[in-house]
Amino acid sequence: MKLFTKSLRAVDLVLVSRPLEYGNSQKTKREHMKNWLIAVAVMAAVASPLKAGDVTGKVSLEGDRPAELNLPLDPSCGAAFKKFNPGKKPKTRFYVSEKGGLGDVLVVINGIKGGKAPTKPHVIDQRGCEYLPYVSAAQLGQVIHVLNSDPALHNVHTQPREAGNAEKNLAQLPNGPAIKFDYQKAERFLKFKCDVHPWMYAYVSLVPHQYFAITKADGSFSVKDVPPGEYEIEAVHRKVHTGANYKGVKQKVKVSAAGGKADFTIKLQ
Ligand SMILES: [Cu+2]
Repeated sequence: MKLFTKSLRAVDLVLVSRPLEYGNSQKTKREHMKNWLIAVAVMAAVASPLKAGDVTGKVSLEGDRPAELNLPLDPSCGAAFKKFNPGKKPKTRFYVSEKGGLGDVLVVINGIKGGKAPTKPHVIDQRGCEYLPYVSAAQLGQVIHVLNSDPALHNVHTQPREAGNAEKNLAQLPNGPAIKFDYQKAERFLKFKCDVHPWMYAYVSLVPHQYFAITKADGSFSVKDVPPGEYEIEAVHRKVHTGANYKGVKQKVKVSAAGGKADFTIKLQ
């Protein structure tokens, strides 16, 4: 948990305007004690930090669970998929849990600034001819590394919509070195695809601060370490909110040191 400490200026002012006095008279002693208590109280207030809290909740889908489609993998991809996912069938992923929880939703706090991007790269792997994670988010400025753990040749073809984010298309040998992407503009669901395997997609949202999360398969999320305050929070699903710039469902959330709570219901359009 991060701590946000108040400026020390308040204490400086009190200490300067009420200097400690030393003397023997009762009045001077009382004054001395009063000043001392004020100084201690103010220092205690300053020392107790404004604690950030985690905003948690669940995103649910209203309506029927959409059917998943089988992915037509070629033999080499089929073998790679089996190796990484024994017993599973390659399918499209909408990620609706049995209880209606909706995975792969971008949950983001709006109108907030925050921090330097992590120096650790945001990593996407190609395993069994799938991009994993399929949907993810990174802080703007964080470098994206795309790996290839497959015995197959892939190409990584990005298709940004935001002006200033350049399209790139690079071949990647089996187990070849990471391909690095460094995008400069915030963009929701920036698409990565493989032209060799037309079912392979990944979507990375580039968020201009660190207060975001992607829902897990059960729809739950946790946006970590949000400074106390009242904010707009938005939940965006790539396949539901397909309008201009992926505008999602919004609500207000109050955040204290104990965190905040925001549940969403997303309707299929
Ligand atoms: Cu591929």
